[in-house]
Amino acid sequence: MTTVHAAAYDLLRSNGLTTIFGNPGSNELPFLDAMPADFRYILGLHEGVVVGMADGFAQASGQAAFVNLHAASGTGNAMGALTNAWYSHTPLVISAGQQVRPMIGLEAMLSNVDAASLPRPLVKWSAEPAQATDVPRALSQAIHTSTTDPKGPVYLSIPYDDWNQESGSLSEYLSSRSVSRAGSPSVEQLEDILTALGEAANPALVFGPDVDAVRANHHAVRLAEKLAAPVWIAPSAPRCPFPTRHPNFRGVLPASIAGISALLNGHDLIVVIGAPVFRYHQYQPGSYLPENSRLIHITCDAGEAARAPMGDALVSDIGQTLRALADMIPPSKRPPLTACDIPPVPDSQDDLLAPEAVFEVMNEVAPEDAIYVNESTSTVAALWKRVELKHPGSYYFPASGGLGFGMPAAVGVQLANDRRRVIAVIGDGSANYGITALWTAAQEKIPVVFIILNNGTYGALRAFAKLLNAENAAGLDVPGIGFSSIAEGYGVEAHRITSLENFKDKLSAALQSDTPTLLEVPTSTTDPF
Ligand code: TZD
Ligand code: CA
Repeated sequence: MTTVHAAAYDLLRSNGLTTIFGNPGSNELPFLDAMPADFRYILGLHEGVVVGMADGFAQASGQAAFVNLHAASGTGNAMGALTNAWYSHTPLVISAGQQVRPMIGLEAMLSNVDAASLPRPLVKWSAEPAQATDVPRALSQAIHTSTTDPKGPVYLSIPYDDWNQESGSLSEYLSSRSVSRAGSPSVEQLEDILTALGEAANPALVFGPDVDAVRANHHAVRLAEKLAAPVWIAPSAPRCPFPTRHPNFRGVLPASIAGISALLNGHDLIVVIGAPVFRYHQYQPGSYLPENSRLIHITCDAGEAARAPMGDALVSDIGQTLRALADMIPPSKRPPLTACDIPPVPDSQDDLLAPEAVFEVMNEVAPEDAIYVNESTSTVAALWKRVELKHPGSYYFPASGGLGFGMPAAVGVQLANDRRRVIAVIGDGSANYGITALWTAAQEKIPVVFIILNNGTYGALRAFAKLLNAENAAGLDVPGIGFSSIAEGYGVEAHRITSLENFKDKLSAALQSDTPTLLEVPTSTTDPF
């Protein structure tokens, strides 16, 4: 007989899901018992960290990641992390252990009451199979739902008395199934866009995270070069779809309605590819588009297309569409563009280093293919200006702005990349939401370099407080946290940085190490806007 347990592991294996990110409880033990030897279990100490690690791993590998959480409480702890996975279209197959079927209705300890409703609306699909024999099929449905465009998290609650049941004949075909999706635009749809691009006097291109997710960055470069058009990155950028030292690169769009139309003023055509239109943040009302401008939106997500307030949208495969546009667009007669200047570095004061100066050193010392995971909120613009992001998969940031992604995601991204080094740039405020990722990095010898920019405050909130006339708001400073001591407590080598030279030395050494290092850098505050 084949058990549900054996059928589930077969299915996970045949779909390449042999890494399990989890934090266990009693409901999960029968699943985790007798885990086959070709599987590995990555233990996270808090469920927000478990999902953050899986999110980084899935994004960096381009494959789905499997997560195992404990009932409702574990799921609840993971919800904040799910906001990021949802908006970054990360394929996460999340399972949660449920009480035994005879005791769910009694609401025994650790029953997940109305389990399928709990993670909504942050999953594409969620379910608790009606009977044990349906568990393998439901798991297969979860995997294929998660990995079909638009990709995203899914959730399956599994009663723990199901694992030793017979799987039944339903599971026979599952391991060999495949589900694929076609998404190329029609000849007419492509013609419309090519005509608009060809007729525009001054087109602008805006690329978003899904270009990087499908590794279509080189098609984005070809399209920009043939068009001789400036390129912006869509606002609130969670990934980097375009090389930041390319002559056509103009920067990341501001995350406000008025800010975007002001910056794109004069462009008669704006083509946005692989991003929502737009993920705004600060409310600065104004016109949604510059005068006399048309917007064309190409997205893999029908929800993004439908909710955009302006423009004509095409829902299609980002890689196929970009490739076709880059192949078919005739070269423009406009002159080639030249790269933007990088502003001078502000002076560091006393023993507080300017983040801009820290980034300059980082950019100089790090390998050219280093991967940056960024969760330092007031210094985002400074990092984009000073750090060269050249290759696909070089940058990750929480897609919904939910903090607690950075440290865990860095661990997951490094786990998915043997050859490239991961540098996590984390604010002292943000670090606290995902700090236990240090323990997993130490135990698994995952050699992330964590750089904590310690300015003693929620810097971005201080800037927002000015914008919102709320400068006396409570709870904005976080003094008195010693990150090097905390890191050592979790088993991670740590140094408190005293000067730029000292930072350069310690960073160089950390990049040679095959275990993780944390560098705590006392920094001055930065204006994010
Ligand atoms: N809690 C969660 C889970 N996500 C959030 N985004 C916030 C709170 C609110 N928040 C921001 O949006 S930015 C920020 C907070 C607390 C400050 C982060 O401080 P930091 O970085 O030290 O990491 P800066 O550079 O000092 O802003
Ligand atoms: Ca801070």
